[in-house]
Amino acid sequence: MKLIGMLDSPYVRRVAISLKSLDIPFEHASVSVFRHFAQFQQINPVVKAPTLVLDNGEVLMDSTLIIDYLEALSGPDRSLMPAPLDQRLRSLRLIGLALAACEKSVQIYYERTLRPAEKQHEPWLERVGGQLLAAYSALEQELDKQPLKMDGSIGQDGITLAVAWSFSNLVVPDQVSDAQFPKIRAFTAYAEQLPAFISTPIT
Ligand SMILES: N[C@@H](CCC(=O)N[C@@H](CS)C(=O)NCC(=O)O)C(=O)O
Repeated sequence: MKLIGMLDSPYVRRVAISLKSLDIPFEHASVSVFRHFAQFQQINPVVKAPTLVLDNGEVLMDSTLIIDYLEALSGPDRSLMPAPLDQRLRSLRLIGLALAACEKSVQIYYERTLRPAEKQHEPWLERVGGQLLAAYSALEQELDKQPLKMDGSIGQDGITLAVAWSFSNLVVPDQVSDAQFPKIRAFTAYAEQLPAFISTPIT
């Protein structure tokens, strides 16, 4: 199978790290939705990163749906999600918050970089910035309540949280402060030194 997309996309990166964590062999093609639009279109006319091209030619998109497929492919023994309902609920909550943080970071980044300065809409940027802060504040509270394990393993909640924080620091560093979110920062530092993260660099 072939993963299409740049690793500076948090969605592509979480899929690549999940593939490695599940020991699923794959090829990776760093095709950009912006710089290589026409080439991307040939693979997936919708031009969404990540795109996963299966060996039989089927094309999947959306990181969560791709990961759902990868989980089913691996079987329950290799899952990155906990099976017990209460733990699964918490993981889903963390993943939802981290994905919202990715989305809000992308929205701010696109507004700042894709629109001419005179067309930027400050109320929209303020709204999205507030949502980003709310997502990371809730994540920090969750880690305060119950830390994620830092024992050499990582689940989908940890992967998505660390990928989100590294991404926000890359594209909207002015919106996120280490001092305000020490537990998220510490967990991300732990995750970023795991082999699956080191071999999947954000830039
Ligand atoms: N919910 C999607 C979001 C994917 C997404 O928005 N990817 C961005 C790259 S970071 C993209 O494809 N942007 C191009 C576009 O939407 O036109 C997922 O989880 O995969």
